[in-house]
Amino acid sequence: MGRLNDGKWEDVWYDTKSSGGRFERSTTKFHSWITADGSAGPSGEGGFPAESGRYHLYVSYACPWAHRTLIFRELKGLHEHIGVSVVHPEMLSDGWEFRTDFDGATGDRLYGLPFMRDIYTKADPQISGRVTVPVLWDKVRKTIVSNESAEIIRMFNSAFDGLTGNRDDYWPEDLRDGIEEVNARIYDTVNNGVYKSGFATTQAAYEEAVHPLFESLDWLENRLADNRYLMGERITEADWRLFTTLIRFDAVYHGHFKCNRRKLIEYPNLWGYTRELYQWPRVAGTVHLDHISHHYHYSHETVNPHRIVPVGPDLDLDAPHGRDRLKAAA
Ligand SMILES: N[C@@H](CCC(=O)N[C@@H](CS)C(=O)NCC(=O)O)C(=O)O
Repeated sequence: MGRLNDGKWEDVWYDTKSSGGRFERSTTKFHSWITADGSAGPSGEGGFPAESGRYHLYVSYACPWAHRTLIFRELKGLHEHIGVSVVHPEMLSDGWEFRTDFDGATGDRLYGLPFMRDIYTKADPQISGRVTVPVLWDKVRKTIVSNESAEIIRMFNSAFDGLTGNRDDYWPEDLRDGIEEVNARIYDTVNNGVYKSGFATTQAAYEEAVHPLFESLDWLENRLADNRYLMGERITEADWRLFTTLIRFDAVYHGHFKCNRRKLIEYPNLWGYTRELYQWPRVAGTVHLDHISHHYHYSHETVNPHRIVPVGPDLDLDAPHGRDRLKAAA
């Protein structure tokens, strides 16, 4: 685990000393957009037109942020147009690696490089910052288009529609304000809340994260009592962003990150909802609980020094979800 400093690798863990024991997620560096015609998107530079076979996704199956992009690649029928390389689940002193000695770890399918950091320095030899996944790579310009999952899923939602004919819209115009509002709370207290809880190095910082997390889970449980999806009858990006945290909850966050007031399976609506999303066409294939559990328990030495990977829990993700009793979109 470490970061690049002027293109050179330094092996350092997250610094929580300067922040009172709080984990503070750093911001990402690459913010360009693939668009249908190559015009510039909301940030970054233009010149990344939607083309089949031009772009490549670097992901970890363990990572909830990368998982969003994999789900959108499936939902939007992009699997034939965008290739994927999957890192090894162990993130140790060299950061993410392209070792292949774990089922599903593919190595670097484009260049055969050993480490994820080599992709970052290929884009910018003097780069400084963390080496995170996901990364959306442009094979033509040999650079990173974006390493921000929230933006990558929005590109995938529409940029390739002309190519694929898939016009399913997970960010519909009439629901955008509501989606942004729900995303903001879920990002801060749930998606990132589990990390803030798990990586806290003081009791106060931990409690500052874990209480709002469970308040949000109660709020979501309530919201999903009468709403099939977060925004009502239509499934949107807000649901997929929440899903990647929920699917990891009992296997990792409950124990390893000490988010243990309750388990996900103790919330009937959230648990049924998680199963429905898991059972959505093409989604189960993006869920790799072996990578998930192995990554967190094995990589975070400060949290789990003996690197023992627990064997459970046994979850029946294929059990009927019963959510059809709530009205779905026609
Ligand atoms: N804001 C980024 C966050 C990505 C991120 O933090 N990924 C984690 C894996 S779950 C990572 O690669 N961490 C490595 C590190 O922090 O050094 C996004 O949403 O794409």
